[in-house]
Amino acid sequence: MTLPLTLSPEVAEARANGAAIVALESTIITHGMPFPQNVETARRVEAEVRAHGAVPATIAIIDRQIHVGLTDSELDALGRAQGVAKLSRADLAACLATGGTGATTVAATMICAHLAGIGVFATGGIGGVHRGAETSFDISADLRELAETPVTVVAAGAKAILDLPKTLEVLETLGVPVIAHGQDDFPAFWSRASGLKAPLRMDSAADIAAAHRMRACLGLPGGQLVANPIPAEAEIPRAEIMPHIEAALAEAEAQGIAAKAVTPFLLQRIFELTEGRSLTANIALVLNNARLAAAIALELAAPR
Ligand code: PSU
Ligand code: MN
Repeated sequence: MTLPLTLSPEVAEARANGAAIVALESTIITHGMPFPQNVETARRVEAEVRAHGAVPATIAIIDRQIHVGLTDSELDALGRAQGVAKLSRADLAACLATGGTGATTVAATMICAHLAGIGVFATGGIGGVHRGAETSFDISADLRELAETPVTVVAAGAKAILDLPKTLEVLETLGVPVIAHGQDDFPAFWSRASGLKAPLRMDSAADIAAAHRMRACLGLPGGQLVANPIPAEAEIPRAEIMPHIEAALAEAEAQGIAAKAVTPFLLQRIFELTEGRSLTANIALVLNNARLAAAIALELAAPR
């Protein structure tokens, strides 16, 4: 069997030349943001990666192929499509085998990026341990993926809809380095601070790239989580966003929202409750993560 991997011409060329590449996910497009802001943001994120000297590789499953690098029309079609599957480690192979269209979550994007030889990936926020996980067992497959697949993931921390202390505990148990960028606090997606100290702190892309290389040198499986705080001018302070998060969580519970539907439901409700401010913040933090990921990719691509 041959690997069902299709690289865009731009990504194929970058790979052949050993140039810097940044992987990007597609669930944020199909399930994380409304149309048309989803497509606009995806394009802006790609442009931001290019402006900082790296090649963007947005990943999605189309027609039995893992596409690494999408054309503009593929991106547009994905952003408009209804009922696209949200793929994680558990359902990636089934989607490829049966010919569906699928968007890749953080976990699935890490798997595909690694298959394409890409070591860095930028997103908004990773999935984590949901509140009430002690009864629901809802712990994102993103966490285990970070323990298994050697890709450095740049995110704005974990969404404050999650149980952040439990998320950090599980990451520690799994042996995943959690590196706050430029501050001590673990960032909480829409807010710069969570009140929780991150286990590690690094202030430069060079250090993050060096740590990535050292893990490979030691033969340690798994990647790194780089928690990059949202820019100050775009943040929604914790005290302001928390009541909206609590309201959205209560609605999800009352309506019996479960499994894969939880994160998209909460994001949509918080968007409505903040009158769009959460989306503006989300876009700013993804662009910020794209810039840092490009800098890390350049460090990883530099000759040594
Ligand atoms: N970050 C965002 N928006 C999103 C997601 C992350 O800013 O929509 C997606 C990612 O694809 C992540 C997924 O992997 O949510 C987590 O879903 P779950 O909690 O069901 O594992
Ligand atoms: Mn879940």
